[in-house]
Amino acid sequence: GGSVLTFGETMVALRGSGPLKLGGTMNVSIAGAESNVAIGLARLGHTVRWVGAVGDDEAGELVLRTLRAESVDVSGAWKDAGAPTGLILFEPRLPDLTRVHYYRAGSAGSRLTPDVLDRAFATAVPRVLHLTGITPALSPTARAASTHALRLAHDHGTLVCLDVNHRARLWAADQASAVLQDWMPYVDLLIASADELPLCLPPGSPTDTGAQARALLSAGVQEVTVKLGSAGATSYTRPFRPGAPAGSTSDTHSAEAPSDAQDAGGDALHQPAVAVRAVDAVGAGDAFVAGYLSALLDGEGVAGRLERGVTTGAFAVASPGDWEGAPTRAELNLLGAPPGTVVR
Ligand code: KDG
Repeated sequence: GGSVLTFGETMVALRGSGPLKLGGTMNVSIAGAESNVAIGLARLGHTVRWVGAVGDDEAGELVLRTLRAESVDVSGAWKDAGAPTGLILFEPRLPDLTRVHYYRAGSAGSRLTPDVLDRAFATAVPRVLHLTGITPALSPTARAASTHALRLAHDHGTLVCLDVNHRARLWAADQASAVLQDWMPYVDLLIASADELPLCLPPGSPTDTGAQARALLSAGVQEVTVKLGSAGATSYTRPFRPGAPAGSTSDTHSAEAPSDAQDAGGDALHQPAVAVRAVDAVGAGDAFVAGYLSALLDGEGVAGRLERGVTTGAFAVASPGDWEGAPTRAELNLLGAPPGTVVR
């Protein structure tokens, strides 16, 4: 067990089957990086809370109803009558290329404020806080809410997991970088794709991924996990220093992730991806985070977290939709069956 708190914007998601301008039918669902992670964790049996706002509209009902159906705690979510629920359109333009169109400026979800996080922590102090680099891009108040969440987590000894999730359509790289650099002292587990790591570092930092990860570790991050898509994922951990309690290099960090003997070597651990027939890569990163955090909550070390992360990531890639294909615990071993397998 163990509880996770996450917050952000969840939108109504419309998914077509070809070029958007040709029209045709669309599938109606919901999407949001943080709620994708929440659903992934709930399917694996964890207690997880999502906090955020939707409009006081039917689209918002769809968001809340879906999250409730997936056993995500939405008791801290609310309807904002002053703005609509955001919308995201997914346009699968080529078999391996999907375009995203946002209709979310000024949405209810973007109007998050810091007091919302005060209420969330007052209700229950979570073991893990998961946030993404999408929320601070939504509005100045959402950015302040995110920064406040980091401070609350620090004050309460909550482990902080940040997925960079840079969205170039929402803000410029230099804006994102300024925020991410400020946040690094509060982050315990950093998850990013290789091209996102430089955003977390000052200009003039190393160009090699391993060196970037090590620079972040020396800045106080406990673990840097780099998502490599079909190449899997690599985790970098701090070298073990005899006599030094883990995490003692920075007084900002109070929460500790479980570690294992392999971590004590303090190096890079690589986990290849699980090969699957790719159907829809959207949501794979979020699914990876869900698997990774699930294993962490189970007390697994880095190897076990990476293994579950690539497994849940593969489920997302093999299924249409952001989160629909997320596995339950009993389904984790379904991957790898030969084509045409029928489980009777
Ligand atoms: O990670 C998948 C997300 O991109 C998608 O669900 C929508 O949260 C989203 C965003 O802001 O791009």
